[in-house]
Amino acid sequence: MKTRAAVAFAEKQPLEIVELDLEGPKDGEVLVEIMATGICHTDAYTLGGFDSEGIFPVVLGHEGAGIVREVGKGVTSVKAGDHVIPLYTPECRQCKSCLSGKTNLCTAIRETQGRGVMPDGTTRFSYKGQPIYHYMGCSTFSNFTVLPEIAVAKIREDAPFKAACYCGCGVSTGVGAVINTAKVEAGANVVVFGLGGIGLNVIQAARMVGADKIIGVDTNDSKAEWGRRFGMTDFVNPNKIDEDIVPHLLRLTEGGADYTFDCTGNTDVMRQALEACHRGWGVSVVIGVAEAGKEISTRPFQLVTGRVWKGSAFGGVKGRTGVPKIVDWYMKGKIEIDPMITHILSLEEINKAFDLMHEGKSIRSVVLF
Ligand code: NAD
Ligand code: AHE
Ligand code: ZN
Repeated sequence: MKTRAAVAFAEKQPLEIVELDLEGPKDGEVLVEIMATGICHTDAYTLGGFDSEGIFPVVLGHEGAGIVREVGKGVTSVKAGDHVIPLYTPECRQCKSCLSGKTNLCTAIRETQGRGVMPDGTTRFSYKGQPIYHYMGCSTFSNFTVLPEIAVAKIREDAPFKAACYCGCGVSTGVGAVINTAKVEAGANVVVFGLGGIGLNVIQAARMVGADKIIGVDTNDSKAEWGRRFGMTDFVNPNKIDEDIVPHLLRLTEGGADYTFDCTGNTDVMRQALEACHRGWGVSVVIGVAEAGKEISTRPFQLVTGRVWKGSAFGGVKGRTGVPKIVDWYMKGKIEIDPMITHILSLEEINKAFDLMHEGKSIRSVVLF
């Protein structure tokens, strides 16, 4: 079949809207009509040439929602007509990682996913006879895409696609990092670095679990109002204080935060986030994705004296089990999504979403097909 898609033919180039050939689902795969997709900073990072797994030409996009249109042989957990969210972190429920109960990082298809191909080693997309690669196993910047059955979460049909797609990455990542990774408790002091599409979800989850102080840190002043809208109690622009950010935060938190979150992807900020933690127990969670080749460092003394450095991928959410619950939380009004969707675009306008993100003017842009 044919599908309309935004293709990244090369890094640092605008996406091009073209008609691709798409092969139907093979055994254990499903064809999904994507109804909506968000644009996450990770898409911009890969397009910008910063991803060590970046591969071109590719259909980017990993934050989508849609409808199953066809299932391949052997598929039992979903059927045509089901509403689903594609999962870049699948859940096979059979691999060592899934069975461990200790992580959401299913390993069943991670190797082929990282090479931009389906589990059988081939691509389903092609253009003028040449293969076009898949991205993070999802490729939601296409009106139709093919996914392994283990990489779709079935969601309730009354959830609007426009908001549900954001649960495919940003919402689940931010909310999950608070609940699953850090396990923030009521009364805790929290610092969030980077108040974008991820950081604001960290803030709203910290408010939801009853955190006390929720301090937001961003170099863009316009994010202060956004932070407050979702529960932030204090805002700091590190460029507008007359001392270093770490001692400033240690003072604001009377000795250090119980939990800090990096939602910037900047390795200097990751260090600040660790060092702003309370001696003896503070936990810092790295969510941001750093450029290829970048490394983090700190004095080992920071860890010897009880601070803990952790990472969180997809908020520690086990996709097929956890994502439908997050959609339920949204539908019940426990979490908000709609106000964070600042721009609705057509596929033809998708490059604008990247511009708005780089200019710091959007929280989430969503493309409706
Ligand atoms: P975004 O562009 O919407 O937000 C980033 C925010 O960080 C912006 O508000 C920006 O002003 C702020 N910022 C930039 N440099 C800063 C600095 N030095 N100090 C303070 N604030 C600074 O991006 P997003 O979509 O929210 O994504 C945030 C990060 O999370 C990215 O690195 C993205 O790749 C990553 N991410 C990780 C996961 C995961 O599973 N670990 C999932 C989604 C996104
Ligand atoms: N490809 C990069 C790593 C990118 C990365 O860390 N991705 C996050 C999700 S970001 C979503 O917006 C993730 O889940 N990582 C776990 C995984 O298995 O990829 C690189 O450095 O090579
Ligand atoms: Zn993402």
